Amino acid sequence: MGKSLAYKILEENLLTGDLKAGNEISVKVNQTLTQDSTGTMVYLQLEAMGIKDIKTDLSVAYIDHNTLQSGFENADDHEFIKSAAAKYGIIFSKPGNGICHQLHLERFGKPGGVLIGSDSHTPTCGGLGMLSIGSGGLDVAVAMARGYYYLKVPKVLNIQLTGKLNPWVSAKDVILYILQKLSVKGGVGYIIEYSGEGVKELSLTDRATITNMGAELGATTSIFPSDDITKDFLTRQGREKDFVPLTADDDAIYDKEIEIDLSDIEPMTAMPHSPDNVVEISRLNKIKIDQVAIGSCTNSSYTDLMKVAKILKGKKVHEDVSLVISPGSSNILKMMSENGALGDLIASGARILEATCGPCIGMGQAPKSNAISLRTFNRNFKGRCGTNSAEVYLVSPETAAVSAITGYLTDPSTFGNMPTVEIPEKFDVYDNYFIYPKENREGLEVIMGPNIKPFPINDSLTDSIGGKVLLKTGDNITTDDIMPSNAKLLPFRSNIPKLSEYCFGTLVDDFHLRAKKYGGGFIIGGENYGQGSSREHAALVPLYLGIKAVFAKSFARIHKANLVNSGIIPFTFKNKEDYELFDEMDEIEVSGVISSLEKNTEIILTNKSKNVSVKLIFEGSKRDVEILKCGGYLNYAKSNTK
Ligand code: MIC
Ligand code: SF4
Repeated sequence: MGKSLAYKILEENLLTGDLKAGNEISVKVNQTLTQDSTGTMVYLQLEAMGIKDIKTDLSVAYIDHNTLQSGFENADDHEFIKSAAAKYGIIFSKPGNGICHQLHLERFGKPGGVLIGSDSHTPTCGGLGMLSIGSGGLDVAVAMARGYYYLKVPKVLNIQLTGKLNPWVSAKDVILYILQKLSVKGGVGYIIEYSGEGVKELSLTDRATITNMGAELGATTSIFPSDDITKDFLTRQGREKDFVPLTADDDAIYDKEIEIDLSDIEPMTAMPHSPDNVVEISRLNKIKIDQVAIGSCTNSSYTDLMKVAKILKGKKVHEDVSLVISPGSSNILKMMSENGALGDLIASGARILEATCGPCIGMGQAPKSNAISLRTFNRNFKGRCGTNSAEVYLVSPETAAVSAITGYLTDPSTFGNMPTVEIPEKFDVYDNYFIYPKENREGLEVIMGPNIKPFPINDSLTDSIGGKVLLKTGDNITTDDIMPSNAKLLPFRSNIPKLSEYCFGTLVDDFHLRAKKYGGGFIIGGENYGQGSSREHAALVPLYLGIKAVFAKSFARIHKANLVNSGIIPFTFKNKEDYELFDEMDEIEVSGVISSLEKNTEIILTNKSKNVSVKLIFEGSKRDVEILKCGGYLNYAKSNTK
């Protein structure tokens, strides 16, 4: 029976467990990456583990998110991460070097390896055939300290690509088209594996755009085969030696298969406020725009930005539009400054930003009130851009550049001939933004500025948990809702008490007060609770506020793992309709929690205010139960090395 590429890589790196969908396994981790907004927690947790050396082949700490430095806080965090990297033997990437995923693709990712990153878009490296999974920071700390990662084996969804892309249609349109078909929940529980003749139509960075936004489908990861296109990319990056050819077996068995003809796809956009709210641009009426933002880990490659520069060359950005461009890496920015493309962008009236996440995470460039903003990014959740009343449309770089000129959302295929971009023979590879670990690391200690506060640790689980429902949410609540991030809040990623004042800030403004008044409590959630980012702050802040469990119709993968790691129980309703039986401020109770979890028997949630009881399910492993009993992973790790 033939194997999928994903299962081949899992098998190659399997440490414990039986490689069958639904089972828990552990795999050897070859590489890890962290970024700064999740990284401070990772390195605090690594410190708490008391290790001397990391166990991975290579780990990199990138600074790319919190780079505005409007006060000392972000700079303190950078210094802390830099000192931790030096102490543990981790490569440090200075701010300005670029976005973690773009840089990792260019410099370190290897076909066939396993990469775990504390960012939900880690699957970007799936574009070069690496099994790359986003996770909470604690799982990355464990991967560095112990060299392994536990996961529930996902099913594999095969997307067969056929046909050729139409002019002006690119990888972003492909993934938006897939989001339109599958929705933000469509990939949950799956690894998405691409195959078919159409794969050859996509450049390496096109593939990375598609695997990057597999995160928006809720998939564990996405992966492309490693072929001549992969070899060519690695060779141009000076890394030919990292190439190995990899594909699925011809008779590979998949859990689900979909065929997509690339020639069916036209320029697409995801309308406000969800990446799966996708339509063909040609079907929309004329929408006047105020801002265009080009960049992010989805669309900031050399090819993407060169296309933008070619479209804008000799043209003028519309007088009502602010065009901002944030390159994916310093190398790209340098090459574009040398080949004249940067000059073309500036001459058109574009605003050039640092090579960082920037506006994608609301780090500056918040648009004006009620603005329409077109972005080549991956998420358009309400408020994420920093302006609550703004409406964000996700588009390809081609659509963004053409629309910046016309002043309204424009189908680029109406714009004449499409520009072609030659990839340079050799990418300009230089190391001046990287700090490599020293041979002798004896005596090095971490440096903690005043902004870095200890993270909360839970108590061990009690057999009966009870209290008030502090909040009831709808479906698809994002971690941006649970723990919003923007230029004002990101400086407090290492200060949980301060962050807690903004918990659920997009939904209500008094969640922290409710939690304080009632001494903690519970949350009732809908489907896909916790979708979006990997930020474990969306679990650590509720933990700090005394949340003991979340009862939801279903959970997003990374957030669910973060809840378990924090000792907060993610329960699902056995019957989804039971969600209706709960309201805010109801008094609820679950008794006999420990024995029910241990014996995997029926768990009953009682709504004392309404005098009803409903059945719950805990969809976790035995190990998860042990972690919850200890009150979270760090407590568990003290007594366990498994
Ligand atoms: C995001 O795009 O939401 C982020 C910011 O990169 C997050 C990580 C974070 O919250 O720090 C992610 O995607 O995991
Ligand atoms: Fe950075 Fe945006 Fe990518 Fe998150 S999605 S890593 S904020 S560029």
